[in-house]
Amino acid sequence: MPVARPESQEPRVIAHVDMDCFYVQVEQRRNPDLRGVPTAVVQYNSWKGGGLIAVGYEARNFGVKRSMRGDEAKRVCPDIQLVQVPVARGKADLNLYRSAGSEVVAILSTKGKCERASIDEVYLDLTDAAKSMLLESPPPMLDSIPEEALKSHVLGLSSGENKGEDDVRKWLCQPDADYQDKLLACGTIIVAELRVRVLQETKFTCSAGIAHNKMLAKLASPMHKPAQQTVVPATSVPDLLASLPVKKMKQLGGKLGTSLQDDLGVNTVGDLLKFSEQKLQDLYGINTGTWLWKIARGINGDEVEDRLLPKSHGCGKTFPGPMALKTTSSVKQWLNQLCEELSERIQSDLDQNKRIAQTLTLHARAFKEDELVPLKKFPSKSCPLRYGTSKIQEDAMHLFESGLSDFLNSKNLGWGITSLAVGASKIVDIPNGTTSILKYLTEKRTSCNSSDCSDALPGEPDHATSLISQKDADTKSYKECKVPFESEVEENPKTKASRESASDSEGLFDRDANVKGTILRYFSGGCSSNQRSTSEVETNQLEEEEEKISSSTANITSSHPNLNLNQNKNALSENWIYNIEEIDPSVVDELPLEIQREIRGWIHPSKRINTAKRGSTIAHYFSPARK
Ligand code: TTP
Ligand code: CA
Ligand code: CA
Repeated sequence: MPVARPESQEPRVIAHVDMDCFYVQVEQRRNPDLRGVPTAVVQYNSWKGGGLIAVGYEARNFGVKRSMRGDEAKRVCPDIQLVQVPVARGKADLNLYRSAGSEVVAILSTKGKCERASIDEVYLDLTDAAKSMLLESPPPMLDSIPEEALKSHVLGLSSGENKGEDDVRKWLCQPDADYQDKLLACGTIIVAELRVRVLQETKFTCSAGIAHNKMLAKLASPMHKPAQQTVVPATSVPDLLASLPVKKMKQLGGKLGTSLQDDLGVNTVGDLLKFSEQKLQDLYGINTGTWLWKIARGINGDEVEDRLLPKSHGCGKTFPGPMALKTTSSVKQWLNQLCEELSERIQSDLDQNKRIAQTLTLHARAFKEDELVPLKKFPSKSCPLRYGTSKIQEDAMHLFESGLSDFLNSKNLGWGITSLAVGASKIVDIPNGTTSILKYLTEKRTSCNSSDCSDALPGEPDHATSLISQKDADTKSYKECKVPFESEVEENPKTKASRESASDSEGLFDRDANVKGTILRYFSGGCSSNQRSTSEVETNQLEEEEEKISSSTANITSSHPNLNLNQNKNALSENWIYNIEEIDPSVVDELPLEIQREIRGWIHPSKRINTAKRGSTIAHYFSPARK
């Protein structure tokens, strides 16, 4: 559920930088013969030429799209070069792309707080750098404005579209501009310089959005791709939002956006301006109502997190059609491979970054032999993560068996697995003062054998010292120690409004509580080892619950065991909670497509507004497609 964060009083300068056709650029750098040639990167799976996961701009000009498979792309563009992602352990190995992304992050992070938002994008808070520039060398005092900055697209300039370098120069140097525009002008120059450095040092081009908050910067970065930047002055925000379809806005891609369209006739974000904050709160609850009211005005207080490393690690593989896994031993064989990779990655994260992952999660897609259309989804399962490849393999297998048993309702039916993925999340820094990593991990292992999850709260920085005792660990069984796995499913707004008012649950929808309102509903009280754990959340189960909730308007909190919010507040704080916000988009990209789809459904990513446009200095780097 979206929650409005308090916005800062001072104007900020935020940039969102996204690499252009990233995997393709990485492959073009590896093999310069591919430069200027229509190119796409295909997934490791030879069926119909493999699924396209990245499409170069030259290939896009021929109509090649990411949704195509290699064979179709060849039909549309016979000269296309299809490069297969590197393979290790029988599956895609994305390390090459990950480290290429890190090269870029290393450059971008030199100018301000930097949040690595996915494998190929970052947010930058350039406020301090812009302030310094304004004090020391404001644009009008510069000998020359960098050419790349002059190529910027400044929204709202003249007739709404960039009229040329002279207009941009005037905008960058206007002496009577207000303070926030002056800061933004400095940010524009800083980002242009950073992008030039990225190109010089890595040979990669990127596009950027520069605005006063994250939401606007993210909206702007894809507006002029590839290799260009778009600036959003505060005065241009109303026009930008007036024409922005609600579904393009982050967090409005799902049911909330559909409700705005269907129930309120709101088609663009600007249409929301018709509604008062009170009205939106009445309809969608206090938090969502306020959030909607604010985004209609382009207000967004989300801070750029200081985070250069991913929030989680994940790897998976699909087994389509006849390749479906139908025996426990074949699942075990593949799970072992996936766990081996995961283990290597968390181990290197530990070695290099002194970070530990706390939660192991297993996702799968499955079918039953007697069902043509699967009626039930395989439940995602999680447990505390124990370091060591064999332990991870053992735990993942337990999670699988537990999920399979639920999936089959403990019946003895034939089954098949079409997709498997394992993830390591809730990654935290090793607390300062820990005497040795080895000691820490020894204690950590102890905790992972335990079913008492109460000492390992997500977001609690110093939990190492509060790990539970070996005695507890020995007396409780593994399976009781499941970690709640949550899914963010947006709630019927009417129901939500009545539930929120009925339960007076406002305080619970606070980020600090690390609990999301929509998620909260799926927890029953307490994670006591003696109770049935609510750790497994199954999407179709959620849908059923959703329906139950929708059909019941009266006395909602007491009619549903998972809705007794106030009672559960304390119990919840004692649970391990899998926070959907811990899912890193870069990790989602690494999972099999069908699992990606499911997870994307939970996190509702924003979609791109606009695509290709050529004509800037860096853009010339993309030479015309060779035929
Ligand atoms: P994107 O930034 O979505 O796309 P892109 O960089 O290829 O192209 P654009 O210029 O439009 O930004 O994704 C970054 C990389 O992540 C992409 O190159 C390949 C990978 N990826 C996947 O593997 N699967 C996916 O479903 C998506 C969306 C991306
Ligand atoms: Ca990109
Ligand atoms: Ca991206």
